[in-house]
Amino acid sequence: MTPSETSSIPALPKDFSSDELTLGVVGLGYVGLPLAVEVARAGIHAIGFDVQERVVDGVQKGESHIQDVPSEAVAELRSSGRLEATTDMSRLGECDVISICVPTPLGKTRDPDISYILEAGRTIAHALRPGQLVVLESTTYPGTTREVLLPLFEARGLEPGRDFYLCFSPERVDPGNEVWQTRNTPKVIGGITPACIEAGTAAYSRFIDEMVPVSSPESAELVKILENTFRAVNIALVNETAQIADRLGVDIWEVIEAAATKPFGFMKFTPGPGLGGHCIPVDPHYLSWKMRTLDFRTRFIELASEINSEMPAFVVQKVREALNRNRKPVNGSKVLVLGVAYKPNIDDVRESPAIDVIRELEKDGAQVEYHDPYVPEVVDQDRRWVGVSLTAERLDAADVVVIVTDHRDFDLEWIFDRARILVDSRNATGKLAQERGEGEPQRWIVKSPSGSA
Ligand code: SAJ
Repeated sequence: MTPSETSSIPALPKDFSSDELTLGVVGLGYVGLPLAVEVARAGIHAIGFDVQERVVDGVQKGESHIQDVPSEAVAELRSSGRLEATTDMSRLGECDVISICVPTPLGKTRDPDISYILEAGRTIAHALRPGQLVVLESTTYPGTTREVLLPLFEARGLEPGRDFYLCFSPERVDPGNEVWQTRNTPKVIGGITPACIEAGTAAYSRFIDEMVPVSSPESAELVKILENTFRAVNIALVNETAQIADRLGVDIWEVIEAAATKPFGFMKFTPGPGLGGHCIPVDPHYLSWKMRTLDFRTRFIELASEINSEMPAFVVQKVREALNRNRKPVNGSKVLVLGVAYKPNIDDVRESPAIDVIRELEKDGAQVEYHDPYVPEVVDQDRRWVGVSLTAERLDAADVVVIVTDHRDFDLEWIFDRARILVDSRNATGKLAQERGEGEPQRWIVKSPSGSA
């Protein structure tokens, strides 16, 4: 677009208050679909863009592929005509606002993979027209919005804050959280220019209860990484403390419960089998990578990652100890793993530590089966595991039962009573074991016929 053409650009719609607003969401995953639904519920025409036909067809038919979004909500918004989905990226030109909610995984070498952001940016740049607001939501390293997306849009001869708006607003979706959802979770937003921040705040205020403007996209990008690094580091702290308590013969969960009685200055985190999900184990590494390019080492992130990655092996060591006390080698033992999702009550297995636990046990020759009511099968790299039903026979037949993820659906008393040996990485049955006078003081091996070593 030549400078003379841009000078005739109509004034940007400053407040995005008009009802005939159209908002496009690029990427209909666990962030994008809830966002599109919230936007449509607010009376704004929401168009979901996704490259997967299956995803688009599902939404068009009024079905949800995301556990936290009921299909009824999608169907209702489809019938009201406020929500639609398409693979036709040329329709991006119809949108006044475009939110980018694509994955930001780590590549094979654990470096950021921003190929999805680049692909979305190029597609949007192609359709970009004067007056549009573009908001990147995908978690990424500070600088991505300005260094990667902005040049793609400026190449069209458009100037941010004058011809279009560009912001970063991190997603804060907590899968499975029934209290804090897209609409009522405060949302941070930073823009390339003050006018961008003003436009982004005005647009998002139409469907988000509380907006939190900050001075730049870099600030908003770092807010998100700090939030997730905070969790990764504190989870690593309790995981290391769990290893310390184990060696001291102390019940780590008793220690944490007691520490959590401090009414100020302490925040409870609990040890477990490791760090799963597509955010907490991943996002901090985006900052590590960026800071390495600036010759700075993010030591907390690297140490936290190291400690959290030790936990699957720690759980397998507990299984080994429990079998050993009963004069059973791991090799040839039947192990039943309960819960493979990366955290309770969801169906997502990305980066799940349960997969590391299963692989490690199989490496030692164990015959491993898993049961997870949310996860019928697991495919990871070269392997595929199919979940089994949880029956009394299976519990009786297992040499050891291992709770890796404690879904609320589990009948813990039944499991505790039927399991011959029970290893519990989430302290789901700690109280039961205490009531029954069973298990080791450290609470990881909660039931073992031979008692403690
Ligand atoms: N975990 C522990 N101990 C804890 C808390 C969590 O071992 O005390 C483990 C979980 O089992 C899980 C992993 O850490 O494997 C991540 O758990 P998470 O509760 O952080 O859950 P995510 O990754 O699904 O969602 C998080 C959001 N969760 C919370 O804030 C509670 C939030 O940090 C982000 O909005 C989201 O990641 C994201 O998308 O970044």
